[in-house]
Amino acid sequence: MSQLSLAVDVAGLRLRNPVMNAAGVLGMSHSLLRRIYEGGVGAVVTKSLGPEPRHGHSNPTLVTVEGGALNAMGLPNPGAEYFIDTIRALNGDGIPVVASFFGASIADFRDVAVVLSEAGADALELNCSCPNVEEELSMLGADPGNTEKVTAAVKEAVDKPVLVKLSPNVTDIAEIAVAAERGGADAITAVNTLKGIAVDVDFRRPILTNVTGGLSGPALKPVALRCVWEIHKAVEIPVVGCGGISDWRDAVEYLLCGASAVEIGTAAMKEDLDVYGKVANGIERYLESNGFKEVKEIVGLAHEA
Ligand code: RRO
Repeated sequence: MSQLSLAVDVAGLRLRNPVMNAAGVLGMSHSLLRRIYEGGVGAVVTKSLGPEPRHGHSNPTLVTVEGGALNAMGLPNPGAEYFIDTIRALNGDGIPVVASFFGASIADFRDVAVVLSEAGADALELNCSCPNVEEELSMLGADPGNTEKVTAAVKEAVDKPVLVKLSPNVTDIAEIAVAAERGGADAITAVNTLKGIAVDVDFRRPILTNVTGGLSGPALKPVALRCVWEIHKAVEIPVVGCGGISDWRDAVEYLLCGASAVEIGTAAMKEDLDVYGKVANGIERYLESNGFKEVKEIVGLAHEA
């Protein structure tokens, strides 16, 4: 009888288990990304990296709200070139790296992807869905035509799996996922944060300097699950689920809706980095106690009549 395995292959990205950290929440330095890996992820995902260093927005950039948090970091990052050594160091540690990236134009996206790919990233996560900056920097993913074009430009330039991370701030996310697939995406990550506002009643002003921010955490989960459900029905490529996962039950919900792997962000800010290993162990126990041998056996099971 074969052994139970948590290993998954997401569009050529081989992972020891289906749990990753979500881009941005923690992943800036080699030491922190290594700690995340030691916390139990199958691969580490970097903060979104762009063509130039960026400071991001001024504080306050984060506020907790009921059921989660609103952030408007504004894409702070040291720039892709600066990150090359970090990727090489992670390669040296044998840690699979998914490099999240963005650009201010399609040419930027392509050029940054090439830098990160040549640095040794195992896969790339194309972030066309940041809700917190001007459209040309982020929400290319609001439009199917632009999503297809940017994906195709990146795929022509690099020979690594490309996950396209989509926004829930659209009318029809399945249409955008289909466009990414047409452009050659190897997988879809669903979803980025949901645009929202928090107000300080004493100052009678929005709390975040940017006014709006992206909602993450448990309040996002039902929306994100619905997105994963719709995308799984619309495309052939794998889906990585992201949004409000705090424990293994949340992760299994995503797998049943059609995700082949999951990403966790906000929960790691509240708990500690052990959350990754705990979720992976919980998935393993769930598979075992229900007679499954591999993660892929339960992917999309909730769709079956
Ligand atoms: O840096 C941010 O403000 C940010 C990014 Br890049 C993103 O993709 N999602 C988000 O909620 N915040």
